[in-house]
Amino acid sequence: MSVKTMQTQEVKELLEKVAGLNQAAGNDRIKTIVHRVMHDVFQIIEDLDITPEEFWSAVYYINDLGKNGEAALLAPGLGMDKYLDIRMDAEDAQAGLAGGTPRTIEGPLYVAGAPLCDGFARMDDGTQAGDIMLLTGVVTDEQGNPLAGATVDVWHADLKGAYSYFDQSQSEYNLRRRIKTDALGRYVAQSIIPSGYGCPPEGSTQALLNQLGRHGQRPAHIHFFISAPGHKHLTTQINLAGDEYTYDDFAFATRDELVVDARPVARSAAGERHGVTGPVT
Ligand code: MBD
Ligand code: FE
Repeated sequence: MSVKTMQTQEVKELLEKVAGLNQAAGNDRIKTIVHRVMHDVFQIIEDLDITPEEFWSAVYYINDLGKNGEAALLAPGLGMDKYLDIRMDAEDAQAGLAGGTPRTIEGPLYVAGAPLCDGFARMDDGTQAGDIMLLTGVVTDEQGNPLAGATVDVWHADLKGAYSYFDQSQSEYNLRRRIKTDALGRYVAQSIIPSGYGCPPEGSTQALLNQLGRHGQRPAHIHFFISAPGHKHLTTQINLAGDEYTYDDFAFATRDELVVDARPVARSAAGERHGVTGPVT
Protein backbone atom coordinates (compact mmCIF):
# COMPACT_ATOMS: atom_id res chain seq x y z
CA MET A 1 0.00 0.00 0.00
CA SER A 2 1.54 3.26 -1.14
CA VAL A 3 1.68 6.31 1.14
CA LYS A 4 2.82 9.82 0.21
CA THR A 5 5.05 11.59 2.73
CA MET A 6 7.64 13.48 0.67
CA GLN A 7 5.74 16.74 0.58
CA THR A 8 4.98 16.78 4.30
CA GLN A 9 6.54 19.37 6.58
CA GLU A 10 7.82 16.56 8.82
CA VAL A 11 9.96 15.03 6.05
CA LYS A 12 11.17 18.43 4.78
CA GLU A 13 12.37 19.32 8.28
CA LEU A 14 13.94 15.89 8.73
CA LEU A 15 15.94 16.33 5.50
CA GLU A 16 17.15 19.78 6.59
CA LYS A 17 18.35 18.43 9.93
CA VAL A 18 19.97 15.37 8.30
CA ALA A 19 22.02 17.64 6.00
CA GLY A 20 22.97 20.02 8.83
CA LEU A 21 21.27 22.96 7.10
CA ASN A 22 20.45 24.39 10.53
CA GLN A 23 24.09 24.13 11.67
CA ALA A 24 26.64 26.92 11.33
CA ALA A 25 29.55 24.48 11.20
CA GLY A 26 30.39 22.15 8.32
CA ASN A 27 30.83 22.44 4.56
CA ASP A 28 28.07 24.09 2.53
CA ARG A 29 28.79 22.13 -0.66
CA ILE A 30 28.61 18.81 1.19
CA LYS A 31 25.41 19.92 2.91
CA THR A 32 23.83 20.78 -0.44
CA ILE A 33 24.85 17.44 -1.95
CA VAL A 34 23.75 15.33 1.04
CA HIS A 35 20.44 17.20 1.21
CA ARG A 36 19.76 16.49 -2.46
CA VAL A 37 20.96 12.87 -2.34
CA MET A 38 18.82 12.03 0.71
CA HIS A 39 15.84 13.86 -0.77
CA ASP A 40 16.16 11.75 -3.92
CA VAL A 41 16.65 8.53 -1.92
CA PHE A 42 13.48 9.23 0.05
CA GLN A 43 11.70 10.09 -3.19
CA ILE A 44 12.78 6.77 -4.74
CA ILE A 45 11.53 4.88 -1.68
CA GLU A 46 8.19 6.64 -2.06
CA ASP A 47 7.90 6.35 -5.85
CA LEU A 48 8.96 2.68 -6.04
CA ASP A 49 7.32 1.63 -2.77
CA ILE A 50 10.64 0.26 -1.53
CA THR A 51 9.94 -2.11 1.35
CA PRO A 52 12.00 -2.07 4.54
CA GLU A 53 13.36 -5.50 3.52
CA GLU A 54 14.53 -4.11 0.17
CA PHE A 55 16.04 -1.09 1.91
CA TRP A 56 18.04 -3.14 4.42
CA SER A 57 19.24 -5.56 1.79
CA ALA A 58 20.66 -2.53 -0.05
CA VAL A 59 22.41 -1.38 3.14
CA TYR A 60 23.98 -4.79 3.69
CA TYR A 61 24.92 -4.89 -0.01
CA ILE A 62 26.88 -1.65 0.40
CA ASN A 63 28.59 -3.09 3.48
CA ASP A 64 29.71 -6.14 1.49
CA LEU A 65 30.73 -3.99 -1.48
CA GLY A 66 33.06 -2.03 0.79
CA LYS A 67 34.38 -5.15 2.51
CA ASN A 68 35.22 -6.59 -0.91
CA GLY A 69 36.82 -3.32 -2.02
CA GLU A 70 34.54 -3.24 -5.06
CA ALA A 71 32.93 0.22 -4.94
CA ALA A 72 35.20 1.44 -7.74
CA LEU A 73 34.40 -1.70 -9.76
CA LEU A 74 30.64 -1.37 -9.44
CA ALA A 75 30.88 2.28 -10.55
CA PRO A 76 32.00 1.55 -14.15
CA GLY A 77 29.58 -1.39 -14.27
CA LEU A 78 26.77 1.07 -13.59
CA GLY A 79 28.03 3.41 -16.31
CA MET A 80 29.23 6.08 -13.90
CA ASP A 81 32.79 6.33 -15.27
CA LYS A 82 31.49 6.43 -18.84
CA TYR A 83 28.96 9.09 -17.88
CA LEU A 84 31.72 11.28 -16.42
CA ASP A 85 33.66 10.81 -19.69
CA ILE A 86 30.62 11.88 -21.71
CA ARG A 87 30.50 15.02 -19.58
CA MET A 88 34.22 15.74 -20.05
CA ASP A 89 33.86 15.19 -23.82
CA ALA A 90 31.02 17.70 -23.87
CA GLU A 91 33.10 20.17 -21.85
CA ASP A 92 36.00 19.77 -24.30
CA ALA A 93 33.67 20.27 -27.27
CA GLN A 94 32.29 23.43 -25.68
CA ALA A 95 35.84 24.71 -25.12
CA GLY A 96 36.64 24.05 -28.78
CA LEU A 97 39.02 21.20 -27.95
CA ALA A 98 38.69 18.47 -30.55
CA GLY A 99 40.73 15.83 -32.30
CA GLY A 100 43.45 13.53 -31.11
CA THR A 101 43.03 10.20 -29.39
CA PRO A 102 39.73 10.14 -27.50
CA ARG A 103 39.62 9.57 -23.77
CA THR A 104 38.12 6.58 -22.10
CA ILE A 105 37.79 5.47 -18.50
CA GLU A 106 40.67 4.79 -16.11
CA GLY A 107 39.11 1.87 -14.28
CA PRO A 108 39.96 0.86 -10.71
CA LEU A 109 43.25 -0.99 -11.27
CA TYR A 110 45.89 1.70 -11.85
CA VAL A 111 48.93 1.73 -9.56
CA ALA A 112 51.17 4.82 -9.45
CA GLY A 113 54.94 4.66 -9.45
CA ALA A 114 55.65 2.07 -12.18
CA PRO A 115 59.29 1.85 -13.35
CA LEU A 116 60.25 4.80 -15.55
CA CYS A 117 62.01 3.93 -18.82
CA ASP A 118 63.48 5.97 -21.67
CA GLY A 119 61.89 5.35 -25.07
CA PHE A 120 61.50 1.61 -24.61
CA ALA A 121 60.12 -0.67 -21.91
CA ARG A 122 59.90 -4.41 -21.51
CA MET A 123 56.70 -4.70 -19.48
CA ASP A 124 56.31 -8.40 -18.70
CA ASP A 125 58.57 -10.23 -16.27
CA GLY A 126 59.00 -13.19 -18.60
CA THR A 127 57.13 -15.67 -16.39
CA GLN A 128 54.11 -16.11 -18.69
CA ALA A 129 54.38 -17.60 -22.16
CA GLY A 130 52.07 -15.42 -24.24
CA ASP A 131 51.95 -13.84 -27.65
CA ILE A 132 54.53 -11.07 -27.75
CA MET A 133 53.06 -7.63 -28.26
CA LEU A 134 54.93 -4.55 -29.43
CA LEU A 135 53.19 -1.31 -28.62
CA THR A 136 54.51 1.63 -30.61
CA GLY A 137 53.26 5.16 -30.88
CA VAL A 138 54.02 8.83 -31.16
CA VAL A 139 52.80 11.47 -28.71
CA THR A 140 51.98 14.75 -30.44
CA ASP A 141 50.46 18.10 -29.50
CA GLU A 142 47.14 19.31 -30.96
CA GLN A 143 48.95 20.52 -34.11
CA GLY A 144 50.53 17.12 -34.67
CA ASN A 145 54.04 18.11 -33.57
CA PRO A 146 55.85 15.25 -31.80
CA LEU A 147 56.34 15.77 -28.07
CA ALA A 148 59.71 14.65 -26.74
CA GLY A 149 59.90 13.71 -23.06
CA ALA A 150 56.17 13.05 -22.69
CA THR A 151 55.26 10.36 -20.17
CA VAL A 152 53.32 7.32 -21.38
CA ASP A 153 52.07 5.38 -18.34
CA VAL A 154 50.89 1.96 -19.53
CA TRP A 155 49.22 -0.86 -17.61
CA HIS A 156 47.39 -4.01 -18.59
CA ALA A 157 46.29 -7.46 -17.40
CA ASP A 158 48.13 -10.76 -17.76
CA LEU A 159 47.02 -13.98 -19.49
CA LYS A 160 44.53 -14.63 -16.65
CA GLY A 161 43.04 -11.15 -17.07
CA ALA A 162 44.58 -10.17 -13.71
CA TYR A 163 46.54 -7.05 -12.80
CA SER A 164 49.74 -7.01 -10.75
CA TYR A 165 49.43 -5.59 -7.22
CA PHE A 166 45.76 -6.66 -7.05
CA ASP A 167 46.93 -10.15 -8.08
CA GLN A 168 49.58 -10.82 -5.42
CA SER A 169 50.95 -13.77 -7.41
CA GLN A 170 52.51 -11.41 -9.96
CA SER A 171 55.83 -9.64 -9.50
CA GLU A 172 55.86 -6.00 -8.43
CA TYR A 173 54.80 -3.67 -11.27
CA ASN A 174 54.49 -6.56 -13.72
CA LEU A 175 52.82 -5.21 -16.91
CA ARG A 176 53.06 -1.63 -15.62
CA ARG A 177 55.61 0.87 -16.97
CA ARG A 178 56.11 4.57 -17.52
CA ILE A 179 57.91 5.38 -20.75
CA LYS A 180 59.42 8.76 -21.66
CA THR A 181 59.04 9.52 -25.36
CA ASP A 182 62.26 9.96 -27.36
CA ALA A 183 63.37 13.07 -29.30
CA LEU A 184 60.80 12.24 -32.00
CA GLY A 185 57.98 11.73 -29.51
CA ARG A 186 58.08 7.95 -29.92
CA TYR A 187 57.67 5.17 -27.40
CA VAL A 188 57.94 1.40 -27.72
CA ALA A 189 56.82 -1.26 -25.27
CA GLN A 190 57.29 -4.98 -25.48
CA SER A 191 54.83 -7.07 -23.52
CA ILE A 192 52.46 -10.02 -23.81
CA ILE A 193 49.00 -9.66 -25.36
CA PRO A 194 46.63 -9.41 -22.38
CA SER A 195 43.46 -11.38 -21.81
CA GLY A 196 40.13 -9.73 -21.06
CA TYR A 197 39.07 -8.94 -17.50
CA GLY A 198 36.16 -10.47 -15.64
CA CYS A 199 34.63 -9.22 -12.39
CA PRO A 200 35.30 -11.57 -9.45
CA PRO A 201 32.54 -14.19 -9.96
CA GLU A 202 31.68 -14.33 -6.24
CA GLY A 203 31.97 -10.57 -5.68
CA SER A 204 29.35 -7.92 -4.98
CA THR A 205 29.57 -6.35 -8.43
CA GLN A 206 28.90 -9.62 -10.24
CA ALA A 207 26.07 -10.36 -7.79
CA LEU A 208 24.25 -7.18 -8.85
CA LEU A 209 25.07 -7.70 -12.53
CA ASN A 210 23.49 -11.15 -12.25
CA GLN A 211 20.29 -9.53 -10.96
CA LEU A 212 20.38 -7.28 -14.04
CA GLY A 213 20.92 -10.21 -16.40
CA ARG A 214 24.33 -8.78 -17.37
CA HIS A 215 27.84 -10.20 -17.62
CA GLY A 216 30.87 -8.59 -15.97
CA GLN A 217 33.43 -8.97 -18.76
CA ARG A 218 35.76 -6.50 -20.42
CA PRO A 219 37.53 -7.14 -23.72
CA ALA A 220 41.32 -7.41 -23.74
CA HIS A 221 42.57 -3.84 -23.37
CA ILE A 222 45.59 -1.71 -22.53
CA HIS A 223 45.40 1.41 -20.38
CA PHE A 224 47.30 4.64 -21.00
CA PHE A 225 47.88 7.89 -19.19
CA ILE A 226 49.62 10.38 -21.49
CA SER A 227 51.07 13.50 -19.93
CA ALA A 228 53.46 16.27 -20.87
CA PRO A 229 54.22 19.60 -19.18
CA GLY A 230 51.85 22.31 -20.36
CA HIS A 231 49.44 19.82 -21.90
CA LYS A 232 46.16 18.37 -20.75
CA HIS A 233 46.40 14.87 -19.27
CA LEU A 234 44.87 12.11 -21.41
CA THR A 235 43.39 8.94 -19.90
CA THR A 236 42.64 6.32 -22.51
CA GLN A 237 42.85 2.64 -23.52
CA ILE A 238 43.13 0.54 -26.59
CA ASN A 239 40.59 -2.23 -26.91
CA LEU A 240 41.65 -5.25 -28.91
CA ALA A 241 39.66 -6.22 -31.99
CA GLY A 242 38.35 -9.74 -32.32
CA ASP A 243 37.53 -10.18 -28.64
CA GLU A 244 34.06 -11.52 -27.86
CA TYR A 245 33.56 -8.44 -25.65
CA THR A 246 35.17 -5.74 -27.82
CA TYR A 247 31.76 -4.15 -28.41
CA ASP A 248 30.09 -5.61 -25.34
CA ASP A 249 32.16 -4.19 -22.48
CA PHE A 250 30.48 -4.25 -19.06
CA ALA A 251 32.24 -0.93 -18.31
CA PHE A 252 31.15 0.78 -21.58
CA ALA A 253 34.73 1.92 -22.31
CA THR A 254 35.15 0.74 -25.91
CA ARG A 255 35.19 3.46 -28.57
CA ASP A 256 35.50 2.80 -32.30
CA GLU A 257 38.64 4.96 -32.58
CA LEU A 258 40.33 2.94 -29.83
CA VAL A 259 39.85 -0.55 -31.29
CA VAL A 260 43.08 -1.96 -32.68
CA ASP A 261 43.99 -5.23 -34.28
CA ALA A 262 46.74 -6.85 -32.21
CA ARG A 263 48.98 -9.09 -34.27
CA PRO A 264 51.22 -11.43 -32.27
CA VAL A 265 54.86 -10.72 -33.18
CA ALA A 266 56.04 -14.10 -31.91
CA ARG A 267 55.35 -16.59 -29.18
CA SER A 268 57.26 -16.07 -25.95
CA ALA A 269 58.47 -18.90 -23.75
CA ALA A 270 57.96 -18.74 -19.99
CA GLY A 271 61.12 -17.75 -18.18
CA GLU A 272 62.72 -16.34 -21.33
CA ARG A 273 63.41 -12.75 -22.07
CA HIS A 274 63.64 -11.86 -25.70
CA GLY A 275 66.22 -9.86 -27.52
CA VAL A 276 64.53 -6.52 -27.98
CA THR A 277 66.70 -4.07 -26.10
CA GLY A 278 66.18 -0.68 -27.68
CA PRO A 279 63.65 1.40 -29.57
CA VAL A 280 62.25 -0.34 -32.63
CA THR A 281 61.81 2.04 -35.55
C1 MBD B 1 39.32 -3.23 -15.55
O1 MBD B 1 40.51 -3.74 -15.95
C2 MBD B 1 38.96 -2.06 -16.09
O2 MBD B 1 39.79 -1.52 -16.98
C3 MBD B 1 37.76 -1.47 -15.74
C4 MBD B 1 37.33 -0.21 -16.37
C5 MBD B 1 36.94 -2.07 -14.83
C6 MBD B 1 37.33 -3.25 -14.26
C7 MBD B 1 38.52 -3.83 -14.62
FE1 FE C 1 41.59 -2.60 -17.20
